[in-house]
Amino acid sequence: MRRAESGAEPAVTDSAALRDLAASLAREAGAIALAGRRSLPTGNRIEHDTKSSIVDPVTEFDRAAEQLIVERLQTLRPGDAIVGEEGARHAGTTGVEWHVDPIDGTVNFLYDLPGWCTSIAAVHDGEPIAGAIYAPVTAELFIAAAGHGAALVTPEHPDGVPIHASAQSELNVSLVSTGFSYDVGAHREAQAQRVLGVLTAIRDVRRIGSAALDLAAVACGRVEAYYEEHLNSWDIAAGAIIVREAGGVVTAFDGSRLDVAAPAGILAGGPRIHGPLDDLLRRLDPDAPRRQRV
Ligand code: LIP
Repeated sequence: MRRAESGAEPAVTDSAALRDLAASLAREAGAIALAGRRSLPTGNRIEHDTKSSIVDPVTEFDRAAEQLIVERLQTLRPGDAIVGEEGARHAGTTGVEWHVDPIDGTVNFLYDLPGWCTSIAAVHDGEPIAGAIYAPVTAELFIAAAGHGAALVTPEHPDGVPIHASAQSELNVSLVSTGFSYDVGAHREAQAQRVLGVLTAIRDVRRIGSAALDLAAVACGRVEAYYEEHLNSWDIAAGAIIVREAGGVVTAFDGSRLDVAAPAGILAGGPRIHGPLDDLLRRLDPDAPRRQRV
């Protein structure tokens, strides 16, 4: 894997070089966040602020990780745009836009549970073309570049091993992950009703707590599919390209084209289970507005 340290500014269409840069920055920022987490007593004892609701936390580590990534990108890719969860908004001139979630799974980070990661994606013409998701606790790095496949890099396999989405076609033996909105009052009851209908049709549900790690799990077949609403670009941009390069299907929650910049939820799965799960979700919510399936 080429090193970002070369400093060479990869061309816009050099998705492999953008992937390598995203991987290098995700590792660096994730390692700093892990060191911070490990310097504190376990459990929910980190001072934090809240954002959209009382259960939507942000810590000093989220902000520090995002600042580091932004500074690196501004040095190595000065013409690119940047959108970060913790407020980074920088316009660009190259057509490449970075979508950065410094710590995805912040509630897990807060409680010292393992399901959190740093997620960085390069988006061009509205489509993710390179992405990296680094999970520091498990030392797993999921990467992909358009046209170059998807891989899982670990200490045991430093050059990465190819990953592939599940080939399962039957819902009743499928593991499906999902998540729930931070807006408890507005969305949780409907989401609970929906998951009741899903749970009676599948093997089981998993709630990992990080959209990026949910998508990484789809990409490597650890779950057959994942769906969630009320997410942002930084939650899903890297995972979307990783799932697609792993042979999976990624659409908006209603089965239409995914607009990464303003996602209307997400539905991701192996190529033979995405359709059946989409059909099930439509049956469970027949009155939901449905856009044209892709
Ligand atoms: C989280 C997502 C998760 C979702 C949470 C939250 P954050 O992102 O990764 O899937 O269920 O509500 O949006 O806040 O940890 O970056």
